[in-house]
Parts: sequence; structure tokens; C-alpha cells
Amino acid sequence: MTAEFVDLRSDTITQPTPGMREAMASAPVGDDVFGDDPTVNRLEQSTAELLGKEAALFVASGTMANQVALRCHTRPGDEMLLERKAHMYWYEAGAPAALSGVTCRLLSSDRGIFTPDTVIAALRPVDVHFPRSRLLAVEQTHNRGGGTVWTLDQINAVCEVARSRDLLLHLDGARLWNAAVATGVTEKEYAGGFDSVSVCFSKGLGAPVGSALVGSSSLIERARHVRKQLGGGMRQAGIIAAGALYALEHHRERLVEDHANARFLALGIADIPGLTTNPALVATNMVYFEVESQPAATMVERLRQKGVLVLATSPDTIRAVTSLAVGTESIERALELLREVAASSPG
Ligand code: TLP
Repeated sequence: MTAEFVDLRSDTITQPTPGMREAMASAPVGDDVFGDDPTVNRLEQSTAELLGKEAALFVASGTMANQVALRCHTRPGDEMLLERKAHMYWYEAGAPAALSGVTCRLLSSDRGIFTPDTVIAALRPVDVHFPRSRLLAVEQTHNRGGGTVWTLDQINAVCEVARSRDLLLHLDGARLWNAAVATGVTEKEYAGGFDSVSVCFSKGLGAPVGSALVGSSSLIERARHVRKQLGGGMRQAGIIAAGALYALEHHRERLVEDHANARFLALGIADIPGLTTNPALVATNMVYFEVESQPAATMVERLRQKGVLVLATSPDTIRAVTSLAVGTESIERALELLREVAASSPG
């Protein structure tokens, strides 16, 4: 995408910074399938430490991290409990069924955040007729919930009830970094109650590729095998792991800028006639808003023609995501163009 576009489609669109490219170019590498890549090893160790777990596995994407975890935790016919609009259910191409033979039990929530009672109500008794309730998955921040943040108390409460009913626990922490920066609760504290956590380096942190799955040494050993089965064993992967390491070391704290830009964007949108959003609900780097005057897809196309890229997430909803690719001036420009497009009819 050319530089004139204000690209708010996702925080996945960022380009590696010059410092990151330099780190990637000079990274020592080796064959990671043999465990020989020092940069991958360093990334896995740092990530495990940061999350307070024994081990980590570098994988190609957040989807791969989540699905490898699911495969490790379940057997075919098992059931996973997760929120109705969770990424693992909504955006992972049917992988729980296709790759693990797992069915999904969908939980209702308030913008992605559900309660211990909801978990209890969804649990199946042990009975020959039923799938085995095996895993509870939580998403932090919750993407389709609006980039919402679970408090530590909310997370611990669902972990406790799940644990007491013998469920395993997975955290889809693609944007756990954003939650940590937004609340001051560390990634490690959030990860404490979970058997496995996935984190992404290629969202707000700005690395070009890569995610990690973290957990106990035995889980990660098994995950390494599953990753190989899926064709995800990479060779001189240190080239991309170096970008992830750089992101981890240099781009976490700056996420506050993305959050401030998202709030600024939401406040601007709330003032535009025909568009609706609640800035008070913008907790991280995502702004969801409703469009009254035209279908969301029409507005997305008209904005594209003017130089603003956003995504329609339902017939009347648009998502805009801030990242290191968009500074405050770009947000001001996006707001101007949003005003123009909302004020004129599609014609
Ligand atoms: N989300 C992407 C799209 O897939 C929707 C985005 O633009 O937000 N967990 C969560 C919570 C995610 O939001 C995403 C990506 C993933 C997992 C998957 O990561 P990737 O894209 O690396 O497979």
C-alpha cells in the first residue's frame, strides 16, 4: 500500500522499521528444526520468561499458535468453550474442526468478556452422549469485542472456575501487550492462570512475521511436534525472529501512543453526524463504529477512494485500528475524510 493511504485496516499492516531491518539483516541464524538457530532460541527464551512460563515455540502466525495449542490440549470429539466472537472460532477458517476434530461451545459475553457463571452454565456433565468439555479459551484483548481488556480479577475468576471443573485453559493473547500497557498489569500476571498462551509479534509490535506459543516444557515439546506435522518447522528462521525480538525490546511501551490515537479517533468519530461510537469504551487500539446513512461496505469503498483504509466487520459496522503506521496527523486526515464521506450521499 502506498504512503498516501492512511491504513487503519489492522495493526498487522505495519512495515519493519529501519532499526528492525538492521537487526534482521545481521541476525545470527541456524537450522531451527535442529534447534540450531541462536536468534530463535533467544526469542523463545525471552518470550517464555516474559510470560512466566517454562518454554516457548516460535510459529508463523497467531492462528498457528492457537491451533497448535488446541491440537495439543484436545482429542477429536472434545469440546472447546469460547466466546461467541472469539478469533479462534470466527477467523481461523474452521480450524478447530478441520485440524483437531473439536467442536465449539459458544459463550455469550459483554464485549468479549464473560463470567464464571456463563462458563458453569455451558459445561457438560460427564455423559456418554456428550462431547467432553476439555478447554476454555479466553481472548485478551478481545478483537471483535472492541479491543476490550479483561481485568486481572475477571480473568482469574474464569480461570479458577474452569480449573475447578478440570478444564484446561488457553489464552489467545495476540494483543496481550496492549492489555498490559493499558492496565499496568504485566503479561506474566495475565498469563498466570493459563496452561498455554499465544502472543503475536506481527500486530501492534510491528514485526513482519511471527507469533509464539508458551507453556510448560512438556506442552511445548508436544507443540514442536505438532508444528512439524503442520509444515511449520522453519529453517534459518532467525531472520524473522530477529524482527520479533527487536519488536519485543523496542515497541511494547510505545503502544500507549496507539491507544491515545484510537481514543482521539473515537472522539472525532463520535462528533460526526451519521456515525456512532462510544469513545469511553475504547480501551486499546481499536475503534468500532456504526454507519447509519449507507452500507458499511459502501462507506469503506468511498473512503478507500479518498485514501483511508478501514474494514467493514458487519453490514453496518466498521473497524479502524491504530498502529505504528499511523501517527496523530494521519488520524486527523482520516477524520477529515470520514467527515466528508459521512456528509455526502453515495450518489
Ligand atoms: N486478527 C486479524 C484478522 O484475522 C481479523 C486482525 O486484523 O485483527 N488472535 C486474535 C485475537 C487476532 O486478532 C488475530 C489476527 C489472530 C489471533 C491471528 O493472528 P494471525 O493473523 O497471525 O494468524
